[in-house]
Amino acid sequence: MTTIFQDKEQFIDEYRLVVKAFTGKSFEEAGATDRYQALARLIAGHARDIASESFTESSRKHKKRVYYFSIEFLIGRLLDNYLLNFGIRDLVAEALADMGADLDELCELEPDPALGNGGLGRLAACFLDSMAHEGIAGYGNGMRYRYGLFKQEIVNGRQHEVADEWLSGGYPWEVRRQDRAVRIGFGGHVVTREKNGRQVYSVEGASEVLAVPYDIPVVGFGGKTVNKLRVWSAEPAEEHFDLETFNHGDYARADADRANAEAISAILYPNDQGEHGRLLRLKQEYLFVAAGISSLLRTYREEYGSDWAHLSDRVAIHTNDTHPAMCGPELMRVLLDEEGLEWDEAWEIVTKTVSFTNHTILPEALERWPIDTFSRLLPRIYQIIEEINRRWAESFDTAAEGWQEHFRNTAILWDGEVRMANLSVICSHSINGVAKLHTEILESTVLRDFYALTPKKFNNKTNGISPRRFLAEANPGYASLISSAIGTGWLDDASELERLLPFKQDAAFLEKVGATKLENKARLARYVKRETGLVIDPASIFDVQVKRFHAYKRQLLNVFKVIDLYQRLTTDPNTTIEPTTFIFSGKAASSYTFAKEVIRLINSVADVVNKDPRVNELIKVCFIPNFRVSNAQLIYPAAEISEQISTAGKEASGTSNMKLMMNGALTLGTLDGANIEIVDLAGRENEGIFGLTKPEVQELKDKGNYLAWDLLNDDPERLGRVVGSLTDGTFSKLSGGFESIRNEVMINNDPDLVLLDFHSYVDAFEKLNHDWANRTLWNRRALHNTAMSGWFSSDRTIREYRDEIWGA
Ligand code: 26V
Repeated sequence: MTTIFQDKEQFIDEYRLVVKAFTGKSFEEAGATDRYQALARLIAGHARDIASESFTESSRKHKKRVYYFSIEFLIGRLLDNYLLNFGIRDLVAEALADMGADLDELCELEPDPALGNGGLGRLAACFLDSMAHEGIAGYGNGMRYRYGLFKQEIVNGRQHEVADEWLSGGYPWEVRRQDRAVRIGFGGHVVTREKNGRQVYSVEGASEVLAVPYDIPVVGFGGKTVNKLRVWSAEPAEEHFDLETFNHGDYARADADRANAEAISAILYPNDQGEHGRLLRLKQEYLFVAAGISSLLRTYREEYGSDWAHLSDRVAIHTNDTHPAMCGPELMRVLLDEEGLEWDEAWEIVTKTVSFTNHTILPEALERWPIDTFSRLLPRIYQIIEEINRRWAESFDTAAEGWQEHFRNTAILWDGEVRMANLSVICSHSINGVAKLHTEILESTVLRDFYALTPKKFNNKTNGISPRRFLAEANPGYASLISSAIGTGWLDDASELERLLPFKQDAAFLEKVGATKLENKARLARYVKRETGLVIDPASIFDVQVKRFHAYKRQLLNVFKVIDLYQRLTTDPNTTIEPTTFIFSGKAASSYTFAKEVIRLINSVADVVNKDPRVNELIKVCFIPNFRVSNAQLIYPAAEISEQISTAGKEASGTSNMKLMMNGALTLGTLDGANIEIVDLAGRENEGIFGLTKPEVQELKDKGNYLAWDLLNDDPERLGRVVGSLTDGTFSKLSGGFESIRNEVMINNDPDLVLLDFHSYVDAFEKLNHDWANRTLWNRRALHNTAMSGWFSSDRTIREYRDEIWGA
């Protein structure tokens, strides 16, 4: 453990100095926000000192550097996490207490940067954590959005989107690196010249913007390695402030250049249909790719000169989904146009350096750009893509049967569009999925023609999560109970959690497992009360579904279950249930009408159920607004049931399933994504598995004879009544009825098979629910889940990437 303060006294001395230097006030005079800012700056300063040591050390050892390109990094708050990783959390908490301050209160003042949509962005952040922990010289390369994902407010049950101004109070972790700014060109046209008997290409007439990097330190657990996350902000390349226009009163036009450039990094796009074809999004993608490539090549040049042939021995470029797909063409451009390499030479370097992870098989999520938009914005990149595509076509054996079909499925340019997934695959030496089933589906369907050609390029890397952030930091009570039993080695090596298994027989220990859960539930209940006014009972079961709202994730199935229980409890005296609180949280993309209606339905059901004295001692429905990393850390530790109920085959992996398992929740889920690995590890008897499997869903689709009406007609008592309640006024008091949801299920024939899985789902829920009555057995299964969750540490995932993809 590297320690940055010898003792409390040293910390207090340094801290007082920083408060004074930063605010001009004494610690006693400074307010809470100033105290937080100064503390974060103090820690950030130490982190940067170690970062420069880590960098020098990597140079000295000629370590391979890994650049993780991702358009999203959902890093969460850093102060508490870095204190933990430096091993000084207790020291700082005590010192602050001595000074009359409270660490937890200061931590709460940190903004929670929402620079990601959900799982993909959070995965990138967990990978940074694990790369630093594993001592890999691994760097994030991403975007610094002025506004992160919108803040969600709920008004009359409806989601409202509010701008997320996370930078307004200043962000103490970042440093602006003006000295490393890069000029990025858009538009213009390609000019060809002859130079020494060779064609040389350049772009003329492009308009340029300046990409300015901001560096955020990434502290690895143990504090030995500190890496960097570099995020790029767009600014005007030249100050073109038009004083004359300004003096004529046209203020906006006077500063138009600035506004146009800054627009590029203004907002994070939500992942909905709307993002496709938006020029600004394409500019974002090229900006962070081109700036990142330029910056990593600069570092390489400083260390190894222009020895491009060995680039792939020293550098790995990983592309997180297709958003950084231009890494391949951009690296080609630099090697060809700026470094003067021949095509074949450059192409070999590119394909040995770049690797790619796919994160979804949903066809509507596969990125494509209209060729005319693309080629106008990035003429030289487009030209290079055309040549890659031409050579790809040429590589087929035209005597082989069916080659045309293989080409059609793998072409980059097709039907007037640039297909970013095919571009990513062709530029990469490795293609991976994010869970076992997902990789199998990629190989057998979405990317099957590529798989047939180069099966060895394909591999699986099941996702993981940081046990520091999601167990140690989020759940301190449980973490210290665990450490009291097996020591603290699990923080370094999460597979040590298996050493908890013998404690399954220890009744007193199991009771403590239950007691920490109860404390976490009380903590969450206080948060819910504060945020929404709703009172929830920590003595009830906390059944939790928290994730983005999407049809395939089937929050609708969950709320159908709640409606069914409500109707049975109010009409059938034989219905029994352990008191349960159904907790939902998550955002819907702003243009995704169906998902937003499901949010409104949940809140409308909550409004009715929670007010109904016949049931509200038994069931409660709770929607927690504005799901984000910081409140997720309160929710996971409080959960007993983890809802992972996607239509089989649709959820690539999921990661909340892992976070909840690690915190001792039992999975109520389908055999989808990484739920399959959860069952493999912890045993089906320790979870609640239900529903159609992926092959069964496939068979049904192939047969094509599923009819939602059949299910409804067969079961008027329950399914019929649930669907009927959407439009009969039962839940319409808050803000109207739910015709559109009914239509999706009945007229659109239930595309996500909610009705089909309904009964097996409710049965599996009721089984788990009744199991809760025997608390010893329950706590044993909870502990078993935690004990077997170590494999889901992102440290394990990252070691696999290192050994099997990056060779770092
Ligand atoms: C994107 C879009 C864009 C347009 C329309 C609808 C739609 C739906 C989903 C997406 C998500 C794209 C990629 C993504 O975030 N995948 C998630 O990656 C996680 C980390 O690997 C994984 O755990 C989730 O299962 C997967 O959905």
